[in-house]
Amino acid sequence: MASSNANALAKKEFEDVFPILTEEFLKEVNSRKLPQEAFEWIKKNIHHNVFGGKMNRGMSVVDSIKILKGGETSNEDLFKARVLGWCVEWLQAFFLVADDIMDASITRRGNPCWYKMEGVGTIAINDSFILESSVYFFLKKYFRQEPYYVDLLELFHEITLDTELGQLIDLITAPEDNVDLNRFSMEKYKYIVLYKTAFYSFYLPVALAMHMAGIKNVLAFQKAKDILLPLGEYFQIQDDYLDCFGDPNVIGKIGTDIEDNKCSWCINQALMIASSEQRKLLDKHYGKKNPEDVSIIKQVYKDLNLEELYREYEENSYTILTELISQLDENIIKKDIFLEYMNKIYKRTK
Ligand code: GPP
Ligand code: MG
Ligand code: MG
Repeated sequence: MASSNANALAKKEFEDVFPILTEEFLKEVNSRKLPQEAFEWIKKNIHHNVFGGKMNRGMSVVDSIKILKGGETSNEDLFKARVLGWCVEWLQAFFLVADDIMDASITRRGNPCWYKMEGVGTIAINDSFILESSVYFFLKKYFRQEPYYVDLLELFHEITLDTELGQLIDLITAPEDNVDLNRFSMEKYKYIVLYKTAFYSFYLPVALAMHMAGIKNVLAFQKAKDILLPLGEYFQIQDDYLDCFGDPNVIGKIGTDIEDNKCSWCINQALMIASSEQRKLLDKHYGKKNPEDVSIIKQVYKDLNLEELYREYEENSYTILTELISQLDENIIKKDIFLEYMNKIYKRTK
């Protein structure tokens, strides 16, 4: 494990690439003789939405390339991996700006959601598209000459589709005007999570580094998926748990899953073990905006000892993932990539 000083430095070096890319993109839009106010708008959009997250996804492209190429990692490799890392962060910014509108969320990363900012509103929809387009501008600018350029393009396109499908199922399973807990199940839950989170957050960063490292073996990509997708499921279950039980000051957002009638891990877990009395309370109070309804649901969760069940789940999945990783063949793909990833998120509180 790298020391915390080395981690801080790696993060700083990653952060330092952000202004370079922002500048490049602004130069690009400026070449179209944009009115000054539109230029300023885009600048604000980027600063508000792309910067300021945990950067785990972006950093993991860099961590992965270091492991894959080892001592042969050049400064140019590092720079390129940072650019790809920022492409993942930019893609996520596109998703989150749009998602916050769809979820009627209030805050993100400790700030008001972009669409909630004075004068923004539904313009945020177009802003999310601009963030998406930036990804392809960066890919073209820095990777056009690389033999793996098309692989990168295809990967971004495929993963975007996966995420959009996950978002669709997430939304139609939880229409805000029609609460029906019978729609939920752990099986459906796992499907949503796989598509809306695991592909872009876990598989994408590692697969990008693998393309950069010149890996062509289809089996290596499959093995990476076999570990990273369950790891993504574990991460989203943490997210759902923290949405309800986390401290908003620590996680940087106010959870809205109960109000939004979300098919979250908590409600699915509760549905599996609730008594008929508790089930009635869940049916009556889930998916309502009123804070009293929300606190009744939270009380049922507490009575069902969800916190304890979550601890058990966390221990259990750590054991399973560790076992999966230990079975990997080092000749196909290095284990360290996955171990680092897992240790970063295990028992996280934000
Ligand atoms: C966030 O999930 C949603 C996504 C990352 C996918 C969005 C996809 C689009 C195509 C727009 P969430 O709503 O469960 O999480 P949070 O609590 O962070 O809003
Ligand atoms: Mg959301
Ligand atoms: Mg959502």
